[in-house]
Amino acid sequence: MAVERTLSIIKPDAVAKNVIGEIYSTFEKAGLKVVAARMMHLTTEQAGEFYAVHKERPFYNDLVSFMTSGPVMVQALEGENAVLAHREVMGATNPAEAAEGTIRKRFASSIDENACHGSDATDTAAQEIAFFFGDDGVCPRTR
Ligand code: RTP
Ligand code: MG
Repeated sequence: MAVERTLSIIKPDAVAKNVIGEIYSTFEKAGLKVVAARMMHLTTEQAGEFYAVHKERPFYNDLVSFMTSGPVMVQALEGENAVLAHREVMGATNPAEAAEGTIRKRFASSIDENACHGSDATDTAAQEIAFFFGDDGVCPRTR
């Protein structure tokens, strides 16, 4: 197994529910280490650029609007198979289909307001980490 990094966003609905700590605890129990973190309120331009891959999808405008509706907590996570491990603890995109104990099952209310984002592959993870933290904003953990 390879040590990877992935980009995680705790979305405005979960920040508003005040469950950042519970979600961080979930990451820790899954062996995922925080190597960069930043709380911010995304502009429409930032959210639109981050989700540009979905630009033609019918939910794009609502997604950008939701992601700018309040502050988000953005972090880079590091661990064995981090991309997949993180997606497993997030659960399915639609919380109605998410497994028991996953972040989306516990904290999300709908497919539109689904508590968290996670990169879907190592190449997009690298792009997304650079988007928020630049080339030198990550603090490697060696132990
Ligand atoms: P994310 O990118 O946020 O980690 O979520 P994901 O990979 O599970 O889902 P993705 O297909 O990348 O979609 C990005 C976000 O768009 C919203 N969405 N709404 N109404 C819909 O059919 C629909 N489909 C997707 C969700 O908030 C999803 O997380
Ligand atoms: Mg996605």
